[in-house]
Amino acid sequence: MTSTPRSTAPPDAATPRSYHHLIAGRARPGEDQVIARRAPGTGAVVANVPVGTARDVAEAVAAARRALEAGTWSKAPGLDRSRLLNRLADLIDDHAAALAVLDSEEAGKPLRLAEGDIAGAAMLTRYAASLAADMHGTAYSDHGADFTGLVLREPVGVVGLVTPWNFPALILSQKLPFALAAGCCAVVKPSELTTGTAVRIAELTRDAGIPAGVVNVVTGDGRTGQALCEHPGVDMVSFTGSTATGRKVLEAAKGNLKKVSLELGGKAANIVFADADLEDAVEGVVFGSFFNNGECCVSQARLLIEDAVAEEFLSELTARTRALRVGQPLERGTDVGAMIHGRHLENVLSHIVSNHDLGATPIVGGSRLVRADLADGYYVEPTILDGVTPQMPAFRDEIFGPVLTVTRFRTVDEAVSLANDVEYGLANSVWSKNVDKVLTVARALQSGTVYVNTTIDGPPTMPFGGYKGSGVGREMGRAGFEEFTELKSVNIRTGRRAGTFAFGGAHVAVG
Ligand code: TXE
Repeated sequence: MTSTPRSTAPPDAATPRSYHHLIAGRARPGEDQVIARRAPGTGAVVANVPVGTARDVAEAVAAARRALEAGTWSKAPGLDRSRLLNRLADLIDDHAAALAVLDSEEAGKPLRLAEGDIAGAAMLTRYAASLAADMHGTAYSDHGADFTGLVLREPVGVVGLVTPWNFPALILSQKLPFALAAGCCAVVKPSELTTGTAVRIAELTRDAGIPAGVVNVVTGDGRTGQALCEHPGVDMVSFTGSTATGRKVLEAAKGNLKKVSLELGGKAANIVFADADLEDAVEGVVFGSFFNNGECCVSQARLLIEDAVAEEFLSELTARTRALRVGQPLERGTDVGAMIHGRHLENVLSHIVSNHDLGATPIVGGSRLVRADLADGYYVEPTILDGVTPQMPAFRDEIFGPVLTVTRFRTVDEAVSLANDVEYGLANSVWSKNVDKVLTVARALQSGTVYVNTTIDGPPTMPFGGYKGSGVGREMGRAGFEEFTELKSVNIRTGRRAGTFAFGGAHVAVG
């Protein structure tokens, strides 16, 4: 282990933390430009984030390439990678309290949720460790006595991981340990808004004994991300963020035809049928729409409610929503924290106002939260907009704040077509006790995930990703691990070939 200084002062320090790049196991200060990050909850500067240049990116990619070629990680037995990933998970648990404070403060999310994210990061890392221990290809031994086919599974190579601000540690952990499990070496570019936990977790990989250069971090903004996605030494990019930036990533990756995995935006629906357990469904709708301040790609931002129970359901829902406590992210008891920054706050508010003008009715909330103890942060009242039609932008745009839209339906077909009538296809929820209906609807929904009688729920064994504008590829599950691998077919003919070749399966003789 090297004696490089820690990047993170105690999270409650009054002076801003100064981050650095981590390249080939060493802390590297930024060149010149630094972003001062203000905590969304208080407006105070809490961190200085160096903006990595194309040169920093090139050095990090070169370090990852050297580590890959050295083979101490990429060619190590999977059981060895598994052991060190398990050690990393233990270290994440050991540092959970400090990591949670970093994420809560920088992202503006309630501490309780940040603690859940860090526990999730450790769990994902342990699950990835189990996949490393069980990395394997396949063998074909039944294509005749003289043919053996080996399908080898190999690491894809150097991967660029670009992560967003809403779940800094959790989304990193949907990518990094899976890439490492496969034997890849990585360059991470965390969001400029929430850099702390990525730098800290990268340091923990070093403490766990993962060789220097296997995990590198270059901090910075979209320019740094763009340089990473364009770099010809990167074999694959895994990106989570907005659909607009995802398109730029695809464009940037085309130079050397990188493999690309994109986890993008969403506009999920909670579909509540009259035959659901309505008490459970109310809880699910409150959780699904206001979880993580609504700043969540799987946020169940649309409620589709069967007309017959709409009034009764909305009356319970409004009461539960009014009871949510908006507060400082670091305060225990806070249910909904602060929006990520001032521009985003304005954007969320303008969605509420413009859709109100188009005929939607705010039945709860609808404004910026004005309270003396929250005056310097970016807080929005949890809001429910009733009477939203598919023609309104609130029905289809990703607002990414604590804003739930309500649309009524009468038939199963209508519910499905409303749910599918958006550009996105990440996740939807169905609430009904009728198994026929649930399965019919689950099959008809155009989304990578369907929750049934629950929402934003499930273990890391389940693959996660989008249909339509919500992305390309899968994260988590064995499928998410396999994204970080390449297959190599080794076709072995034994004995005499007798002049024939089985191209495409048919025997062909030469001459
Ligand atoms: O995202 P960006 P932003 C949605 C959500 C939000 C909106 C904008 O609707 O309001 O996106 O958020 C890096 N090449 N989601 O602006 O720009 C950037 O530095 C390579 C949904 O923060 O997508 C950061 O590390 N990288 C989403 C990451 O991309 C670039 C989570 C995400 O930033 C880049 C976050 C470029 N040209 C926002 N430009 C989800 N799926 O959960 C920026 N980046």
